[in-house]
Amino acid sequence: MSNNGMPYVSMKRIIGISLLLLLLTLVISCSNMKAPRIDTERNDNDISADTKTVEDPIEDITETYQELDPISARDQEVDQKTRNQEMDPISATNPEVEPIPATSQVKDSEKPNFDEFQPLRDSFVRVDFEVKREGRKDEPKSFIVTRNYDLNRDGHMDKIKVSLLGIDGANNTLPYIEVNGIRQEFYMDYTLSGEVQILDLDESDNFHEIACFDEGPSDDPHYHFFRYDGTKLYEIGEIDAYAYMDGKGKLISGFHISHFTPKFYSAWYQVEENQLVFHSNTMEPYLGKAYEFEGGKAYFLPFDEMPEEVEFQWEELIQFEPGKLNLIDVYILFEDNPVLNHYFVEFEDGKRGLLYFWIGD
Ligand SMILES: [Ca+2]
Ligand SMILES: [Ca+2]
Repeated sequence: MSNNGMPYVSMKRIIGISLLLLLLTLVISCSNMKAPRIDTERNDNDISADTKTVEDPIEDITETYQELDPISARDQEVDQKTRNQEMDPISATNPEVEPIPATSQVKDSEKPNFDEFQPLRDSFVRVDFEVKREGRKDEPKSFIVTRNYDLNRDGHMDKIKVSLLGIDGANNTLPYIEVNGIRQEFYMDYTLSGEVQILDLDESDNFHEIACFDEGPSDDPHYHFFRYDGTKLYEIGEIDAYAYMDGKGKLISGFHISHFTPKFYSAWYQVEENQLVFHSNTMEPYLGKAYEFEGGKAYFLPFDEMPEEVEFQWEELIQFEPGKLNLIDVYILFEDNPVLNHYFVEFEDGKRGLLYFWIGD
C-alpha cells in the first residue's frame, strides 16, 4: 500500500510539480513576453510624450517669438516715434538755436554797429517793376510782376518775373520767382499791392537781391529775399518789414531792437552762403545804463526785484511821458527768438518794475 501509496503520492507530486512548473513557465514566459512590449510601448509613449512636451514649447516659443518680433518692432517704432516727438521741438528750434554758439566766437568788433543800420524800407534801390493785377484792386486775386535788371552785376540784364498771391483766389496760382527762365516756388500768404523791390544786402559781393512783400498770416508784414548768382536762384530767407540792415550782409529784426535810445539789439541775421543765419546777442553790456524813453502807451507791473516768473497783464495800457529810465534787466521769453519787449526798469522817480509793450497780432 505504501508502494501504491508511494507511486500514487509520487505521481501526485509529479503531477503537482509538473503543473507548478508549467504554471511557472507560463507565468515567466508570459511575463517575459509582455514585459518588453509594455516597456517598449511605454518607452514609445514616453519618447513621443517627451518629444511632444519638448517640441510643443519649441513650437510655442517659435510662435511666441514670431509674435514678439513684430511687437518688439512696433515697440521700437513707438520708441522711435516717441523719441522723434521728443526731438521735434528741439529740432524745430535747432536751426535757430544752433547759431547761438557762433555768437561766442563773434568778437565785439565784428558785432553789428547799430549806428550803421537803416530801416530796410529805406534801403531799396529805386526801380519800378511792371505790376499786372488780376482781380479787383481791393480784392486782388494774383499779381504778375516783371522787370529787367542786372542782378549779378555782370553787365547783362536779367529777366525777372514774379507771381504773387492776392487776398482772393489763388486757386490756380502758385507764388514763384523766375530769373532768366529759372523758376523757384516759395510760400507766401498774400499781398494787396504786388510789391517787389531790389536791394543790395551786402555791398561787398556782386549781387543785388530781390525782395517780395508779404502781408503775412495775421498782419505780420515781411519780405522774402532772393538772390540770382548767374546760374542759380536762392531763397535767402525772410524778415519783418520793420527790420534794419547795414548793407554789409547784416539785418536786425524790428522785434529784436530796443524801445529805448541808444538802441541795442538782442539778435541779428547775417547772410552766409545765400542764407540768413541767426546770431543772438548778449544783453549784459546794455544793462545798468540810462536810456531815453520816448514815452507812449505801455504796460507796467511794479516789482522791487526782477521776478523769476511773471504773469503778464494785458488789460491796462498806461500813457507814459518821454523821459529817462535805468535799464536793470531784460526779460527774454524765448532764446531762439529773443523778442525785446519786456524790460525791468527804474524810472527817475525811483519806481521799479516791468515795462512792456503791445505786440500787434
Ligand atoms: Ca546779369
Ligand atoms: Ca551785393
